Amino acid sequence: MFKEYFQYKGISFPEFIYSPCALQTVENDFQVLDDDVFNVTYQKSGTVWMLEILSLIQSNGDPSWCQTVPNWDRAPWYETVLGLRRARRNHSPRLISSHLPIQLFAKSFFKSKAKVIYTIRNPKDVLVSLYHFAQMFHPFKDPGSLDQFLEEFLKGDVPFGSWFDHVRGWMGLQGHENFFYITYEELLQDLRGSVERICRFLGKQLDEQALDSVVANASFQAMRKNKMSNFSTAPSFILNKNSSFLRKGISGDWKNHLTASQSERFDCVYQERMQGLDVTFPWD
Ligand code: PPS
Repeated sequence: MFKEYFQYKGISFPEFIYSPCALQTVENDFQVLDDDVFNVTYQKSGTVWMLEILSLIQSNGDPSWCQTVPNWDRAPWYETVLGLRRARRNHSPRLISSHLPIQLFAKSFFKSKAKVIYTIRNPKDVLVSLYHFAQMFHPFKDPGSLDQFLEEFLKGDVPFGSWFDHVRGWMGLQGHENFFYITYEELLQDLRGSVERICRFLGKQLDEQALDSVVANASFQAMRKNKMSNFSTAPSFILNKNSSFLRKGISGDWKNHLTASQSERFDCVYQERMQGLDVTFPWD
C-alpha cells in the first residue's frame, strides 16, 4: 500500500494519501470562494510556517486556534484525499494549503478573487530538507544516497514534480493582484516585516500587540513546542516520530550536505532551467 507512486498528468504522487480521483476533483470541480486564501509552495519550502503565520493573522494574533486545532485541519492540503474533504467542510474565510503545480490547481481559482501566497526557498535547502523528510514520511520511497536523490530532484523525478517547473509556473502569476510571493529566507531574516507585508496583501490590519503575538507564536521554537503544529500527533504509520518534522529551520544547511561538485552540478542545472525568469532570489 505504501511507497508506490502513481502518475497524474505526468506528475508523481504517493498512493494512499493522494488519489487520481481526488486530484481530478480538485482540478475540475473544487469551488474556490472569493475569500479563500491559498498557502502554496513546492514541498519543504516553508508550508507549515506560512500556515501558522496565516492562522495567527486570521485570529488577530490570538494563538488559541493554533494551539487547539491541528494545522492540517486549519489549512488542509486540498489535493490529499482527506484534505479535500476538510477543505470543503471548513467555513469561510478558508485557509487552504497546496503543493500542486499551477497546471493542476483548481480551475475555478483562475476565475475568482481568491488569493495565493507562494513561498519559495533556496532549492538546495529544499533538496536537503526533502531528503531527510523522505526518510521519515512513510508514503515516500526511500531516497537512497544523497547523490542519487540529487539527480532525481534535478530531473523532477520526485513527488510533485520538478522544483523548477513549479516555481516557473507559479511565478507566471507575478503582477496579478491576487498573487503574492515571498521567500523562506525573507521570513527568516525579518519575520515581523514579512508578516506586515502579508497583512497588507491580505488587507488585514493588526495592532502592535497582535503582530508581536504572530511573530512569537510562529517562531521555530514556539512551533516545535506546539503539538498542533509539530506533527507529533500525526499517526505513526504515516510519520516516523524518531525524527523531527521541524528539523533545523535554517537557511544554508545544504552546505553541510552537498559536496563542492554536487553544488556545482546543481548550479549548472539551476542556471539552465531558470534562464529568462525575471526575478532575483536571495540565494542568487
Ligand atoms: S512540507 O512537508 O512540504 O509541508 O514541509 P514545509 O513545511 O514546506 O517545510 C518544512 C521545513 O520548514 C521548516 N520550518 C521552519 N523554519 C523556520 N522557522 C519556522 N517557524 C519553521 N517552521 C517550519 C522546517 O524545519 C523544515 O525545514 P528543515 O530544513 O528540514 O528544518
